[in-house]
Amino acid sequence: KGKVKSYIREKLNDGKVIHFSLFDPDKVDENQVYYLGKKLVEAGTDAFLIGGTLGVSQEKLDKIISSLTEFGLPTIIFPSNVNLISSKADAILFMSLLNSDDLYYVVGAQLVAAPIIKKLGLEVLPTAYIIIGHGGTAAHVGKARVIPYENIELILAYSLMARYMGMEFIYLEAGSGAPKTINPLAIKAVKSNVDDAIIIVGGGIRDEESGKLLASAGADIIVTGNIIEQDSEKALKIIKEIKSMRRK
Ligand code: 1GP
Repeated sequence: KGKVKSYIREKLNDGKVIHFSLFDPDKVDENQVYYLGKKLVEAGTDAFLIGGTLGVSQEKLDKIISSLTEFGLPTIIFPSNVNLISSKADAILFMSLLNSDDLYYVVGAQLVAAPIIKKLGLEVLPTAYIIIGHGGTAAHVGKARVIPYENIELILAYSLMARYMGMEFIYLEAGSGAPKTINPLAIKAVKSNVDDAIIIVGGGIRDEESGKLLASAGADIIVTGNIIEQDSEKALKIIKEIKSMRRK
């Protein structure tokens, strides 16, 4: 605990692109977690993200995090609400859904969560969460006013706002299982105009070509979720591709 941010920064400073493997505790088969985790680690994934929007019980959350802890890589909570907090994790993406129409998802849940996180001693990674395009279940539940896929001006404005407010991580989310990933041109714009932000990109990444495209556009961290359970061999290929790249 307390070392996740520096772990990430060191890798980025070394010119590496980072890969996060996302597990949804409600969707993953408990008996598969260790086996999948092992393969992902061997392929070179850098950390585990644990989260999901619907159906996550505290018990399952704790269990999944505990089985992933064995690999010695950071375990980071990707929370959809205050029920996704666990002392078993190393860190939490402390996210504000900036384009939500409901203040609860911008500052409300965060207010309730902050004292709990403090008590548990979780490391906090201050993250702007921006939902673009399809948006998936997260957009619906989070009452996001989704930004159109091609509206780079808006994506950039949100990203600049986030950085000026002091957020360090900018998560450009296309939605879990989205038919289309984030627009590489939007990533390029954020990369070249927002200083010192760590850009996380996720949603709909199903092959190594799109992983490569997003990383070359300037994504610092690539997240894959669904594909790990749908086609783990494909997920391993994405990881290997990303890990063979150098950041510009
Ligand atoms: C969802 O960005 C993540 O929150 C990952 O999406 O499941 O489509 O990989 P996928």
